[in-house]
Amino acid sequence: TTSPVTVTVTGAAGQIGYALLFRIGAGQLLGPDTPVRLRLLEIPQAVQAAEGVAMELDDCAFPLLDGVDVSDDPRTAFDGANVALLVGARPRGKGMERADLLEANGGIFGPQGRAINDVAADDVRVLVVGNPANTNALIAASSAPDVPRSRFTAMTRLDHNRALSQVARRAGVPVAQVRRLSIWGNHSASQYPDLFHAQVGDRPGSDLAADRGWLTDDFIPTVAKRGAAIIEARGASSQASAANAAIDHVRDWYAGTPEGDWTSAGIWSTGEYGVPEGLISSFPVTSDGRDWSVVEGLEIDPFSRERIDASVAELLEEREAVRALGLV
Ligand code: NAX
Repeated sequence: TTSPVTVTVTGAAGQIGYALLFRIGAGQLLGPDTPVRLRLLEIPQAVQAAEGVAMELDDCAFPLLDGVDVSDDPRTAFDGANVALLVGARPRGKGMERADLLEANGGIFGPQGRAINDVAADDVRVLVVGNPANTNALIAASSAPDVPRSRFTAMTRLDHNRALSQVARRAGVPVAQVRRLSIWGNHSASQYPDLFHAQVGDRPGSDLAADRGWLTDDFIPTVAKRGAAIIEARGASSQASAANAAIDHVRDWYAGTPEGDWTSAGIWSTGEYGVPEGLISSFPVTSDGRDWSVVEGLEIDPFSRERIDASVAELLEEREAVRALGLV
């Protein structure tokens, strides 16, 4: 295509925004043939900072960047959006109860979902990065009744990429030789990184998983708690790697996943693998360039079943909590 694609990024003055926007401007989201128009959404107090980021984007003179607008109004920022990256969210403050956190995020993702419903392009595709990502995506999807549910996704690609890297290191193979890993459930410490269907170099992932001590005491918790380990080491949360994962997610959604491989994304469940319908849960998925599909026919043994069920139970609890608040 030669007509520009409109990409809206919320939380544009934040840390992930800063790691993300320049890569989008450089053409890494939609490829070297697709010009991009960026629309940045921030809260009023951060609009000035977002304008500074827009100045720097100008100063890159990216040939593919067709323009940058900054707004604090969702109805302006999502106008004509083909891609919506919902990065800005309310972080959990000290002593904040979960219900307060969910309510504060409902106040963000409800109005943003309504704005997407009303003013985004007909083909809008949404990725929620801001935490709690799955439930924020559920709130946004529920607030956008005219947009197909399947267009709302939550990011578990960072978890997926973290798992790829851990497995490659363990097996002593290049990361490109690890395929068909799966992240199931919630983007939280309860997530389940599944090795049983993977291919690792010339070995099946189940070979590695046979070392149950490593699997349960090392691999699974290392992936699930990686975000905390990054905070501990850097004194700041994952930013460049989160931005990279967002780019991977959208790029694969548009370009399609490679033959013989799959990735992981939080998508609207229609009941696959016993995950209740209407949760946004992570699954092994492929994209045909338009829609995500859950990979079918995987055998789930009791070890995996128990862990998938535990993470899905957490998603159900979150849904109950936002239902009680009238947010979905
Ligand atoms: P920052 O606090 O640096 O930036 C967030 C930005 O969002 C701020 O500039 C803030 O003003 C803005 N914002 C808040 N409410 C907004 C609203 N209603 N509309 C528009 N903008 C709004 O956080 P950052 O490090 O960039 O992280 C952003 C989010 O990503 C957090 O919720 C974080 O928890 C989440 N993450 C999700 C990950 C995932 O894998 N799904 C991994 C990385 C990251 O932890």
